[in-house]
Amino acid sequence: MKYAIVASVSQTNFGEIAFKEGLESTIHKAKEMRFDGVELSVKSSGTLDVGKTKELLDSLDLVVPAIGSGQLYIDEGLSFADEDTKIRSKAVEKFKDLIDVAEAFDARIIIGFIAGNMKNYNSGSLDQKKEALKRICGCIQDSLEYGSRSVKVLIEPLHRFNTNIFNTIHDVISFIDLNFHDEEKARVGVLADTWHMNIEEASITQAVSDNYDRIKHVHFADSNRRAPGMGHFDFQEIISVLLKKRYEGFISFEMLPFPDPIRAAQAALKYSKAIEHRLTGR
Ligand code: LER
Ligand code: MN
Repeated sequence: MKYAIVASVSQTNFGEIAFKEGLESTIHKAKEMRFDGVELSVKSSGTLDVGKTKELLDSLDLVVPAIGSGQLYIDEGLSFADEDTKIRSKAVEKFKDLIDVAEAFDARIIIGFIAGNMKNYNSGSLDQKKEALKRICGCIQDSLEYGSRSVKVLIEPLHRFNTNIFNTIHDVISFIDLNFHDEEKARVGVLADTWHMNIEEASITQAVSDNYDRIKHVHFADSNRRAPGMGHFDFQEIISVLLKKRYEGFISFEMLPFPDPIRAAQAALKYSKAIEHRLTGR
């Protein structure tokens, strides 16, 4: 399995990122800790030197599996579901800037928080949901048309306390299948995050094995969003099904920096690799 640590390239209110300061030193630490990659959470291309960062990562043989866009929602209140056209346009404009970053790193780009929420949602209103999904779809199609055909997006279901739109892997897959034609579909995958799945999925094994060919990226955090092993989520269950399905993507640790970023990252990697070793003998 390939493992990455999530790092923010600049200060953010997004709390569940272990590394938020000093990108260069974070990259060196990731290498020392024997990670295979670093997932970057980015607000704008202006917050990092893309060329220099890529050079450093290449020299250390580290991959950027994905670019996170959640800060556009958390820090700037932008989203694809917003009823206000101006906010949606701003969200797409800033997302396109992140697509440039993703292309430079040959990374996928995540649509998690940026999908947004339905405000004043009358729970169960299908019309309201249909309208919101239409707005999100428009923003994603606009983004897919931008840049080269190589950029791929990942839609991430979040639990109900974060969003009232996509909560399960099934929600995301139905949305993709209903709204995108084949060529677009090949560029839209699913991101499975254990912290969200722990609340929303009826069965982790079922959710992953039913949809393994659509899951292109995985986030790991325990039930309390600390490092795997610090809560009560069953990581053996998910690692076992990922191995069985020959998952080839990355697992990124997106978790609280508890007790501190380094110890969280070390504990996460050690715990996950130990399970893998137990299951495979490797
Ligand atoms: C937020 O809880 C999360 O999991 C992020 O990956 C969303 O962008
Ligand atoms: Mn996540």
